[in-house]
Amino acid sequence: MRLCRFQNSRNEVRIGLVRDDQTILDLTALGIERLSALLESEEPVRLLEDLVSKNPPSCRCAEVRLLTPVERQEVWAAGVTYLRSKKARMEESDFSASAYDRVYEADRPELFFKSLPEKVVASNEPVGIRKDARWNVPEPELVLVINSHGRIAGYSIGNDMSSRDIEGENTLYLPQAKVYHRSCAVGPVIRLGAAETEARTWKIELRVRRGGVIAFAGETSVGQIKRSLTELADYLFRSQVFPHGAVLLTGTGIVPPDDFSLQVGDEVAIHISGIGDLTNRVVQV
Ligand code: DO4
Ligand code: MG
Repeated sequence: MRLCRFQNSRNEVRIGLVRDDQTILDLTALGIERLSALLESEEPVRLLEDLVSKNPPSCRCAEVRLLTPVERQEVWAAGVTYLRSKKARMEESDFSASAYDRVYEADRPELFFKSLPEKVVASNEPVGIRKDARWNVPEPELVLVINSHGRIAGYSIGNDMSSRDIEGENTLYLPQAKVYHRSCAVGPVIRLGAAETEARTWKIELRVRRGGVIAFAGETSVGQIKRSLTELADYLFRSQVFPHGAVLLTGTGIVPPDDFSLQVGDEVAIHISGIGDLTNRVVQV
């Protein structure tokens, strides 16, 4: 089951259940005002089945604008969770290479704050590259949507836009390399009802199109993540409270070659097989 937030032709924000490529069931017509009402439920799939049996009105996907499914959650990200990411980070940095090597092997994962919810970019909205960066990449990542009790309630797709020259110059610059205007995209849906074993079979694909031509394509599988998804969620909730739940990007396993950098106008398309497609065009910020 796939949930979304959308804006209808009367500019109202609604909660929907994506029925197929064509249709969305309007759950707000049945009193569901926020996704959190479903994500906080013990049994969201059962609750949704009940709602569907009440025949909510439907709208056509083509007539609505999909918003990011992030409502009031803080957005965090994990780093160096795939071997490919560890290698890339070690190569880009002169004197911090061992930090990446050590965190890949350590019990405690790298977790960093990525975005306020209101700054998250939806699918089909622009993502940014910094004016003061030379080497910019998308990071396509599986997203965990975690409720306030620390339970993984669903999954989405994220882009952890990053400036590799700033990050590589000094690890202490990581917040500037990672947290800036339009640096985080999440959406367009939340996939419910999948166990971790299923999520680990999903394929992640990245395509960057430049002037209609593929400038970079790569793929990996969620199963390549070194850590379990519940382990990442549990670490995030250690000595921490998230009254509105949290959203956690789980790290990238796709790294373009070192001579590749995003350009203004590029289209970044991320596909995760169990979820759908997140697509954004690049602007300078
Ligand atoms: O340590 C730098 C961040 C790494 C990251 O964002 C990733 O592996 O996805
Ligand atoms: Mg990342």
